[in-house]
Amino acid sequence: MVPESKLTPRTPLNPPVNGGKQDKHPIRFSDEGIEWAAEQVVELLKERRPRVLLVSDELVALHYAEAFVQTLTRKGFEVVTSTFPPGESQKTFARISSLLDSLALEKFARDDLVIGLGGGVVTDVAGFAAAIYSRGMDWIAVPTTLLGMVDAAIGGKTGVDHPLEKNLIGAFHQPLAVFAPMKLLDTLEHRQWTAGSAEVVKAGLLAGGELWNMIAEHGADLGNWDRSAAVQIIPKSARVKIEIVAQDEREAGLRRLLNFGHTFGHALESVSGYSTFLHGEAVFLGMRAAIRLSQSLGFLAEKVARSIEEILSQVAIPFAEIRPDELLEALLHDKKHQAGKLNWVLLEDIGKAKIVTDIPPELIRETAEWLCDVAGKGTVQASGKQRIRILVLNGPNLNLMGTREPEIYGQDTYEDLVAQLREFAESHEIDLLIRQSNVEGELISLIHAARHWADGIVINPGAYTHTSVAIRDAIAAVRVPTIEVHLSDISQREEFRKVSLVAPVCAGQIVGKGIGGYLEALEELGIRN
Ligand code: CA2
Repeated sequence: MVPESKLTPRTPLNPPVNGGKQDKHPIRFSDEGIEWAAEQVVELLKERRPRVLLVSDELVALHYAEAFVQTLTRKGFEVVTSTFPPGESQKTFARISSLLDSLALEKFARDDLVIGLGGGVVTDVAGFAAAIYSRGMDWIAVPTTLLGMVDAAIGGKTGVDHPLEKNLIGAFHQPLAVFAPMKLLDTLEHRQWTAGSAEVVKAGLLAGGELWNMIAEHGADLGNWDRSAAVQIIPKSARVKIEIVAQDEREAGLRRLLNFGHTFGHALESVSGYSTFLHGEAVFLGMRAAIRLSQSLGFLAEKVARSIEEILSQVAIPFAEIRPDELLEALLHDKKHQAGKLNWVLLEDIGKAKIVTDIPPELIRETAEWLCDVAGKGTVQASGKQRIRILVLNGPNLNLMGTREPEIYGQDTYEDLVAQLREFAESHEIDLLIRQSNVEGELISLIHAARHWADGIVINPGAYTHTSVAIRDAIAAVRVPTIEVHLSDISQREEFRKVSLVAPVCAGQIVGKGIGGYLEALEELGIRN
């Protein structure tokens, strides 16, 4: 029998745990941004200047890598960056193999450093490459998502998926440090907040006390919280995991409690082919099932079970049509089977969990039926994401707009354009990456990277419109719907401006409407998606 949890969350933002062991492996949170995380790395390493392999996904890298690397290089670090497309599909041995190639080709040594900058996929992969290169090198996690900050980056589980099973290959390899810059969460999509909240709620139910009280007061979806309250609860939630891991790093006992809600949760993810539910959404449903089981078995008082269900059932979950038989079948394939028995983490009270192995099959079936019924009433669009992502790209000289030739290009400055794009995107729930470059190759690389993440591109290639076969080829190659925009009406100007080499590979062209043309293009791409 696994010991019951006796965890009390503490109050300060970065409190010591595990008798100060965390000073050697600090896990720090701040409401600051990416530069803060880089400064923490510098401070941690003191006079040491190991070479750094920065591992990230292309989307995270586009937003944060430049500022992160700049801060490190200014302090004398040499940084090699390795990025890959975003998404779970990258958690493969092939990806590890290519990271190991980078480390070997760049002649990294055991006393150099890997930094994983990103969500769970990035930190899992970066940590695993660090675990096995040269028999193990140091690594640091800089989580950029809520799930990463409260769960994935903490605890030292690193690894990749096997075609037969998720997370089947890996190693326990504790990061030298975890630095969580919570300012980055300002741009996190609501659905990602919801999903990440599942691990916070799980910690709240395991630990009880102030952590659970905050959830009971503000609701189970941190996406709906006041940001300052969310910033307070994130480190508290992470501490619960840190304390459990400190006592049972290799999941021999106590750490198994962290699987609360994951038994049915994994089964739901698996039957829906990992496409309907985000992990956290499935865990929310799994926790509701575990609460129901706990009550049915007489462990948890009905009143307490009802109060928890009331809070958890407020969280929006995707609609899914699942048959109970399929769900039960998926449960049987759970890798957490021990000696042929499933380990169920159940609650005796808020803050008091235990592992149970023998549950009558009829009760599991009845719970599976209830869960399928609940999933059948889900409300969230189940496409895996709700907001569309668009790259807005401006070519040479457009950074100077508004400073001359107002009769042709208008009075608006580049900063006005960015502000109006952001305002429009916010009100239309669009995620934007806005970039301007005077360099043809940079524009091409941004178009290439967009193929892994963008639902559309709005491009004003500037004068390259009339000359660049390379930009035209890049647009054609990536097959991301692209709309060409020009501030001026190029059809009414000099002969050389009347020709657009990119027009034939774009889905549309908007000219002569100033900034309004960009907004129209966003609207058009929104409708197409
Ligand atoms: O009308 C457009 O948006 C253009 O793409 C703008 C390009 C031009 O080369 C194209 O033919 C048409 C860049 C114009 C230069 O941008 C400035 C505008 C005002 C002040 C300074 C630079």
